[in-house]
Amino acid sequence: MQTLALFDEPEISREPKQIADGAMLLPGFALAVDRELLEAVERIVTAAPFRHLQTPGGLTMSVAMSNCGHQGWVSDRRGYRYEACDPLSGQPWPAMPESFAALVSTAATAAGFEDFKPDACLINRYLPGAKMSLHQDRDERDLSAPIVSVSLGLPAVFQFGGLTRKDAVQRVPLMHGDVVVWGGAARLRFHGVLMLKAGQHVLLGERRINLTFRRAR
Ligand code: MD3
Ligand code: FE
Repeated sequence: MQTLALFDEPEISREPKQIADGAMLLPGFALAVDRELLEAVERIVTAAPFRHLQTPGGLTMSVAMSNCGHQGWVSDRRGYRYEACDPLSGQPWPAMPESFAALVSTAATAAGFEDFKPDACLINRYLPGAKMSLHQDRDERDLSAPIVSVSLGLPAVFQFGGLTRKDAVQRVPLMHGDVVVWGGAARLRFHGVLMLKAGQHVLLGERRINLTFRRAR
């Protein structure tokens, strides 16, 4: 049976896969709630629209961003930091939906991190051509907390490097519904996203959305 044989392909397995020490890929972990997540994203970005932030060096990021939760990640000429209010509206960021918190807590537990309670959710929107250069996530107070990322829409190639910028990078394809938990020894590794290729996703069209959950404070 051709269809049954497909389930034996390691490429599409739903088994958790260790990418590196402290980095666990949970393939398709968010698939069952994908529409619910996307409806919540729509509500959030109606209140706090996607915007292209400036880097401290004065460049405009190709990825458009918004946030929900008690803290939102922002960047401008003054630097990278977390803010409780959206600089565009002066209002607190939209609350983190219960569906986000529940999914992320379950994923973190599945990867061995109990009691992960994120206070920040960065929402990244990639259109074809957008990319994220190699960087570390180090603006958070407690680096012992993991980071959980949820990929939705068009597939992307994730770059996973080492603890210095010059270390070799591993390329990991991330598909719609994939969840990755990054913690422990992986927490400060350099990472990035290669330029998004054009394509059409059934739910999101020509877009990729990534939700990045962090404990900022
Ligand atoms: C690996 N976003 O917003 S999150 C970011 O697809 C960011 O938009 C990516 O990197 C995106 O900062 C993917 C994946 C991620 C986050 C933190 C990490 C991977 C990580 C920390 C250490 C190692
Ligand atoms: Fe990052």
